[in-house]
Amino acid sequence: MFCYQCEQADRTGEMLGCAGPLGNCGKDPATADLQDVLIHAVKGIAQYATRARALGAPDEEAAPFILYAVFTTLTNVNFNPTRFVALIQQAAAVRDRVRARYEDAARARGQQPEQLTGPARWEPAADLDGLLRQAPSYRVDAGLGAVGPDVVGLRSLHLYAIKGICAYSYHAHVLGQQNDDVSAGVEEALAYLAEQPTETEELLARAVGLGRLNLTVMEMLDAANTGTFGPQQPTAVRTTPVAGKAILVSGHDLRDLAALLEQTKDTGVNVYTHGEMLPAHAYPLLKAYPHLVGNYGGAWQDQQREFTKFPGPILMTSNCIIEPYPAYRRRIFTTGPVGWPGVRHLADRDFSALIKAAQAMPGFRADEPEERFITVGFGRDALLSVADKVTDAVRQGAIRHFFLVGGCDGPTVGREYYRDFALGAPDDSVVMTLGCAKYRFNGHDFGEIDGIPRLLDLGQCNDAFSAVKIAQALAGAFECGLDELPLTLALSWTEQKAVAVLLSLLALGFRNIHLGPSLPVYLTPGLVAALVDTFGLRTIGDPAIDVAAALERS
Ligand code: FS2
Ligand code: SF4
Repeated sequence: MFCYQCEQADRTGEMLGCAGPLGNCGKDPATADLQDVLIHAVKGIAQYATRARALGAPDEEAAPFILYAVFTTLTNVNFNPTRFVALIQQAAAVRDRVRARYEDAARARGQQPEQLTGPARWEPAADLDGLLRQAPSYRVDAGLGAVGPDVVGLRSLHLYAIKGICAYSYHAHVLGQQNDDVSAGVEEALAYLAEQPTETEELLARAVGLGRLNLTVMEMLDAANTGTFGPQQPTAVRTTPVAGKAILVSGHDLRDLAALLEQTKDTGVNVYTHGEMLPAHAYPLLKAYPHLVGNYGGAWQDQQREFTKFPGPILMTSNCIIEPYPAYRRRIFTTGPVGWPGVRHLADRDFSALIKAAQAMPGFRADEPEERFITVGFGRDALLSVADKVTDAVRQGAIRHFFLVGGCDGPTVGREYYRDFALGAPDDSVVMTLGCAKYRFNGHDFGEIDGIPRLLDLGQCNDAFSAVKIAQALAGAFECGLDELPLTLALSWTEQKAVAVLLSLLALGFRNIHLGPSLPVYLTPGLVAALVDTFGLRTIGDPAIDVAAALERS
């Protein structure tokens, strides 16, 4: 096992990254190795898919399979080796189908099909043991001795950006959004990696290109969410429980939540959001369900404590799952790309077993005597509808600066920086936030400026497109570049979606982003220096000093 794809990567050994016996996320060596093999197999699909697409013969089912398969390999998504064995065999079958499609299309055009090598030719072993014997050749750092750490680091950056893109695209796909350019871009990027590229400049440039591709994906996801459930509206969300039977839903998948709300209608079971599902309360078609009663708990890393106390079953729809404690192991369920060995997996959005479990449990016995609320729902539609008011407040000096403080939360040290940074923003500034990092400070009362809330929750990390649209609208109003706005970004990362978003922001021209709590271990000092030089990327420091420096720059 070797994995260094996330911010939780082990930093204590000579080789930075998790090498077992367990990853810091709880990933076991077999799962880690099988994830490497699955990525290898998916690259093989991509090698043929790019060629089939170029000949006008795309395989419509290969694209969603790639999204789903890659999503299962993200941090804190799927820890079930059995699922990976099946996925690898399925990937090889998909690849063979796409290969046949490509070769038929080539022959139909009088062309000799290319004889591809690498993942295109690879044959999976028949069983778990055989696959594990194959795995070392497909580790993310394979070839390190031959090509050096910069190339391996950039290939890794590339792969992790693709993983983020696939996860976002999957969320859009389940809501019916599909874009051939995105499918082609993902396939092309994976096929490029299959060729084991070695040019660092090209790899860096293409990584920024993936940032641009991710922008299209984020726009597609925004259209999927708002098109399906309506534009986000500012909404006060109850954070204290009410009496009654209860289900807790975590992760990002709004379609799963919508299906569950429909299936629990008139059952007397209340539904609570957890973690990144909090912004669901802002969507008109979701908040219309009266039994979507509130949010319970905070960011994902606190789930073991919170799920233990929750008096009902729990559904994990995407990252981030942690090893379930015995206290709730029999009442947590996974769905979609998520998995944990021994945890019941619900397919096809059939949540009857989950609802049955809720009905068999006591639920909350009484309302919390003192109700508490937090306000969400400042996606781009809500904010842009008051754009004139916001720009007037800036022109009149009532708003001096904007901060975007958000991204992933996590268990690693140093994340209190984001709370201190947000709370340290001066009273004449506005703090926008998204992702699960918001739980560090969203219980605080930031007050208002001329009726504009000082804390604006834009949504999930999946809603990064809102932040981009708002920044672009401000830049349009003030006739300046994005890097000239009185706007500072303090971003917290954990997993691969954040990598894709960061590359999008860099591709758009955002500069001086404060990134933390630590930098990816796969970036060598030389690569970090290149990113600092080219993009002005900064690591986080002292929050008070960083806030002061941001104000000075504006
Ligand atoms: Fe948080 Fe985890 Fe949102 Fe990340 S719930 S760190 O995967 O996607 O942000
Ligand atoms: Fe380690 Fe992160 Fe990989 Fe888990 S996903 S094994 S914590 S680097």
